[in-house]
Amino acid sequence: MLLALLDAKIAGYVNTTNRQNSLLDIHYQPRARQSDVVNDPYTLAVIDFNSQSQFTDEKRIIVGTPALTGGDLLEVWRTNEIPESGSFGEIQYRRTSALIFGQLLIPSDSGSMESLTQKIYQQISHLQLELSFEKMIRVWNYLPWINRHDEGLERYQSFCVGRHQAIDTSIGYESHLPAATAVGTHDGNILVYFLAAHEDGMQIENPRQVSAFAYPSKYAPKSPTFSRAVVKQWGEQKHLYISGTASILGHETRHVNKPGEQLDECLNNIDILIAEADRETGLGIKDASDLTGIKLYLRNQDYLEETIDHLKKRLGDKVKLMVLHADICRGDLLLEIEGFYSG
Ligand code: 3EB
Repeated sequence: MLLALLDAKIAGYVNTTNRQNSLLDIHYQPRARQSDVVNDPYTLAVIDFNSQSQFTDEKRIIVGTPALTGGDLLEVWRTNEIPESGSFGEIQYRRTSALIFGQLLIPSDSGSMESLTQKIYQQISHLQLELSFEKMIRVWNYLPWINRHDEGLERYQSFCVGRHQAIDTSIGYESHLPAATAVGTHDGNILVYFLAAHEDGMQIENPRQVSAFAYPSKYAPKSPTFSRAVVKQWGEQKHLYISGTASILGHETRHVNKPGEQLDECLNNIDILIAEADRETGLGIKDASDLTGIKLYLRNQDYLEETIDHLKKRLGDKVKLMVLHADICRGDLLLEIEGFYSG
C-alpha cells in the first residue's frame, strides 16, 4: 500500500511512462523539487553545479563549476530499478543490475596530482573488476587549478600521467576508451565521477582531430586516455556521450583569444562527431542541434552573453543548455563543450 502510494507520487512528477522503463534516464528538474528527486528511490544520482566540489551523500554530487546559466536546474539520473549503495576504498557508488555510478572526492593537498590521480584510477579499476562492471562508458574529472604548474608540469599534464599509469593499456586499449571531461575548478578537491557497465559502448573518434590517445607528447608526457564520444545501448535506448570538445583541429589549438571562433570550432567538431556516430551506429540524429543537452564550460564570465547568443543562433532552443564556470585544460582554450543525446 505504502509502496503503491510512493510509486504514484513518483509517477506524478516524473510524468512519462517511457522514463520509468529506461535503464538510465538523464533529465533536468527544477531545484525546488530537490527533496522529491532525492527521495525518489529510483534516483541514481543528482548532479548539482555550485561553488565548490563537495560530498553530501552517495546519491548527490556537488560539482565546483558554478552554473552561469541553468543554475535553477538539477541534473537527475534515474533508473528502472532501485539502486543499491555501497563504498569501495574511497569510492561511493550506486548500482543496478545494468550499471554502476561512482564518485570520489579527494583533497588535492594530500599528494601530488600525478599520485592522487593514479590512486583514484587504480581504485576505480579495482572496483570495476570486483563488481564486474568492467566497461567504463563516461568519466568526469574536476581538477583544482588545472593550469597551475607543480614541479615543472602543468597539473593537467600530471593528471594525464597518473591516469595513464593506472588504466589497462594492454593491446587494443585505444579502441575501448570512455568519453571524458577534464576541466578545472577553484577549490581544494579533486572530484571524479563515472558511469560503467558490463558491456562496452561504441567508441567514436573525430576525423578532424588527432585522437587524444595519439597526441604528440608536448601536450602531456603520457597521452590523455579518452575517446571523443561513446554510443551506449541501454536496453532499448541508445545514448550518445560526447566528451569535452574544444577548439582543436588536428592536435593544435585554433583561434587563440577568439571566443566566438572557438565556439564555432567546437560545434564543428561536435557536428562531425555526430555524423560519425550516426553513420557507425544509426543513432538517427544529424548535428548538434539534435542533442538532448550540452554543457559549455567557460573560462571567463565576461564572454557569457555573447556565448549564449551565439549558441542559440547555432543550436536553436531545443537543446537543454547549461553554462558552467571552469578552467579548460590548455591555457589557450577559452571554452569547451560536452554533449549528450538520449534516443
Ligand atoms: C582535448 O580535446 C581537450 O583528458 O579527459 C577534453 C576532454 C580534454 C577530456 C581528458 C581532455 C579530456 O584535448 C581537453
